Amino acid sequence: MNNDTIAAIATPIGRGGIGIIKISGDRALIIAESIFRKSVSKPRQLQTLNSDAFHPLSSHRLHHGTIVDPEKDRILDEVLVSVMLAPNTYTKENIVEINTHSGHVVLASILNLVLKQGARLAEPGEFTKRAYLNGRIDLTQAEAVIDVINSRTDKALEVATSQVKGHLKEIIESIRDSMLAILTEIEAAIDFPDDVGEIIRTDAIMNVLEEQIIGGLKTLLDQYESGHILKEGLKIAIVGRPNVGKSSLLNRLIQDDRVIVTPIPGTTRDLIEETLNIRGIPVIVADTAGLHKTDDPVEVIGIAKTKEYIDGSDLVLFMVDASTPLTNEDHTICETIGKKPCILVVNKSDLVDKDFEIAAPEQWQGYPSIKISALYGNGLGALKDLIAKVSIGEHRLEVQSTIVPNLRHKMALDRSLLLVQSAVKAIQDAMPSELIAIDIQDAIDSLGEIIGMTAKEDVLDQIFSRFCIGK
Ligand SMILES: Nc1nc2c(ncn2[C@@H]2O[C@H](COP(=O)(O)OP(=O)(O)OP(=O)(O)O)[C@@H](O)[C@H]2O)c(=O)[nH]1
Ligand SMILES: [Mg+2]
Repeated sequence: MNNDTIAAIATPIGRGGIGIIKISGDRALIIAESIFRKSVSKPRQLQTLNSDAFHPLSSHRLHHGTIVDPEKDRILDEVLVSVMLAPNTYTKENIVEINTHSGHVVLASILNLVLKQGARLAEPGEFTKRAYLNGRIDLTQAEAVIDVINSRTDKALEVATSQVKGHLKEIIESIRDSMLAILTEIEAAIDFPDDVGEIIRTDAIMNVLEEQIIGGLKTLLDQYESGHILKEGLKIAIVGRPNVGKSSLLNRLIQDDRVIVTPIPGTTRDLIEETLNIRGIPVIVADTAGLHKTDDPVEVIGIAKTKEYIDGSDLVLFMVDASTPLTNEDHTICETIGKKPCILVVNKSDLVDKDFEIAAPEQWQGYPSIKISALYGNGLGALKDLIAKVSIGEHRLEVQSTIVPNLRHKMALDRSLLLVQSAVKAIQDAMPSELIAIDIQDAIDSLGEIIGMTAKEDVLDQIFSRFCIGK
């Protein structure tokens, strides 16, 4: 574990009222003392021996003064410095925060001064990583910090705050404790077979495995299914052949002229992503290059990007043009979409009769479909309802739980569930206790990965690299 002292600018770079430089580590206070000149209290207060002015920088207090370059004896800014001595701090280390004015030069100059006094520039997420490594928070709580920062809806924030408080961790720990108790019992049966018989209390063990453990894991997995979109956003790709009106729809959805719309096929050549909120769901919607056969090298790249985007999306809006017959290109696009959840969007309905039906082939019949006019905005509300319905079902706005595992947790939960199910089968088949114990131990380790007890360095790197510098 590093015990050097780290520093970074914790606020967004740019002009603003206040910028904060954060320092954490053994030397934080010494560094601060070497560049901070504390304001002297007024004479009346100076007379009191208890006056703050006679004390060094006391902990969990704000101190007013100036930052001075000690070499040049030059004042850089008037600041407020907060000192928080270990262990009651974010990282469990000594922390000093310097509140300066926020301008690029002033922040950079003070940070440079701090680095000159012996601090090292912090890596992204390193303050939070230290909070985790020093045992103040577990890995789910560390991940939730970035979720709080990235929250795009009220509900996402509620979920993130609940996880910061440790609610997900507590559930994982309680399931893990039940597994540990069972493992102890099974190991006792292995170590003292004469005393406890082959497998003791099989019924009781099965009961805990099925009710508490499998039941608990499945509930968490359900909560992932219904809630992860609120957390990560629903990725939607608008896909179709050139000129069907994809860009017009994106502009309509975001109520802006974001994307160029022309009657010329092949107008959009790159992928354009926008974020919005549809019926309370955070959505990332992409307008894509029209899919068709072409030799134009720019379009070819755009089309390749579209195909890749379809793969990574949660929902495809497959758009066709009501005013022209379907073409082979439409059928090929449908094949490209494959088994992705998909809504058939029949655009330009303003150009056809009200009760016009598209001559869709049989294999499209399973798609929920909707008629709209991206040009005039008809059917937009119904399309939004349909998006919400298809993506999170009828309960779309009733995600009650504030406990929502993320994809990393889900994968570990899946593994753990499979292992426990395998242990249950082994017990039913009266397999040797040693084999059952191995499954349970592996299931325990999988849960340990979620809270960070058994997480590997590359997993940690992946998690903390998503943070910004200074958090
Ligand atoms: N009548 C009518 N015209 C529309 C509608 N939606 C789009 N258009 C027109 O169709 C043309 C193509 O629209 P775009 O939104 O650029 O189509 P696109 O699918 O993005 O096209 P590419 O970027 O070339 O793939 C433009 O002239 C639009 O004004 C609609 O609902 N009704
Ligand atoms: Mg376009």
